[in-house]
Amino acid sequence: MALEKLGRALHGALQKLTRSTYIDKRVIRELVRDIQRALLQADVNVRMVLNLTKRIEERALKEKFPPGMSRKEHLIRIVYEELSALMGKPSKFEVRPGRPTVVLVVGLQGSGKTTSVAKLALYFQKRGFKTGMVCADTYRPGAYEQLRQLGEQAGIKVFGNPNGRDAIKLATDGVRQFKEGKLDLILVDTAGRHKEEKTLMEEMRKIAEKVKPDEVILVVDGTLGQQAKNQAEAFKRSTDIGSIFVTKLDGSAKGGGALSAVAVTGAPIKFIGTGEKLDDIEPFVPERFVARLLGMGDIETLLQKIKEVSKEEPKAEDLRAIMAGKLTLRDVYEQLEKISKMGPLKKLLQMLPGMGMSLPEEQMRVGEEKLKKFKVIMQSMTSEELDNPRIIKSSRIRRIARGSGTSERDVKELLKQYELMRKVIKSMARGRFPKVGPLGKMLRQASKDIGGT
Ligand SMILES: Nc1nc2c(ncn2[C@@H]2O[C@H](COP(=O)(O)OP(=O)(O)OP(=O)(O)O)[C@@H](O)[C@H]2O)c(=O)[nH]1
Ligand SMILES: [Mg+2]
Repeated sequence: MALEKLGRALHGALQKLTRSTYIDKRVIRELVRDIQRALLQADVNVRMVLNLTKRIEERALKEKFPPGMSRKEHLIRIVYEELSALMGKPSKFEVRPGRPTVVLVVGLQGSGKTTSVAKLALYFQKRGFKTGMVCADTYRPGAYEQLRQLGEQAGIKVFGNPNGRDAIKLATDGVRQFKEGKLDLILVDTAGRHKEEKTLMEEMRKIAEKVKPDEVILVVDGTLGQQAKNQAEAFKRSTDIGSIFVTKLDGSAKGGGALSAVAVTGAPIKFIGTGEKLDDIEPFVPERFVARLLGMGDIETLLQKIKEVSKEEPKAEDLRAIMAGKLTLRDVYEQLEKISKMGPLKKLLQMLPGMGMSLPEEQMRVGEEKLKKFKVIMQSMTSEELDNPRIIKSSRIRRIARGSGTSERDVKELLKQYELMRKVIKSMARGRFPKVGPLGKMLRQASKDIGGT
């Protein structure tokens, strides 16, 4: 997850608040101090931290809290709102249908341009847009090869010439060819030879003049912390169609500093990179991001991921099935299969409210081989056993193992998976659900169905 350390610290501060019985000046002070410490450790600029915490304190002491909300809830809401504001305003990246959208991707050496180009391409391809990538990097050895391989991996068209010398010509030719091919989104990857912002901006302007992009994306390395501000500022000055992609927010202790430093320049952050793999990309929505950081969960993003996997609208039943698993062994098998397809389970479940980070992910992930074995084992069970695995005791285990040509250990393992899934689902059901809207309703119903809260 992005900014894991900052998230833990902020979450801890809020938990301390939740535990205190009475909210007075002293409790507010302490909360503010905890938040300050967490943000400073994440390399957020000192002045920004002081301003933010001053506002939190002022609002907490002055504002009347609305009816129906406790003083504690109101305080949490203030923290959430102020932190969201620190991360900037939401803004969307749009691919207009009916005409090609051309995007020029720039950034300093090693910031993650090429990787991010491929991530973006895959992200939009998955959403039904025809996408192509143009290699206009004539500087880095093997630049074309790198992009070609990423394209192959993701099933994205790539334009380039390993022997090309003229970046501007490559960019123009690539964009022209892809426009003729009626692609929806054309991403141009550029060289990162520049040591400083000035030369970078100059080259960007030259290519932009020819290619006439709809948007220029500056890729900024999130490990820079608050130093990211200089790049974002120079960029904001030189183009008014610019947005920012902050990379490497996984594991970087300074990510919070980078995000807030970019946000303060007014340049919109539209995407973030949270890992080296191509699907480690997220559209950046400050409020959602902060909600997740604080451990408040992010149901919308979760649903979106589920949608991506199933390639169709998640239905109430689907969600319920995923949450409830209707716990027969048949369904557990189906869930295990789904989970294995869904990719990193941890990432998904962190988006659920109340799940936190204590998930036995490793134990829940099941390899292909094991899945096959489970299937064979299940074929040796009676339908009564499949419906209610809890009746399977040792003599039955022996019989099933013999009948399926597996070992008793294998059978026990399958039963253990069943119990594990039961437990996880129970704890999901205890999570805090959004109180309003169709989602809240859906989740509350799902939890009732399986006898949760
Ligand atoms: N952990 C992590 N690594 C990333 C992320 N994005 C990119 N990287 C890594 O950063 C390194 C540089 O990535 P590239 O995409 O080649 O960077 P670039 O800006 O194209 O580099 P040049 O073309 O040489 O300027 C690679 O090892 C990537 O795997 C991210 O979000 N998280
Ligand atoms: Mg590159």
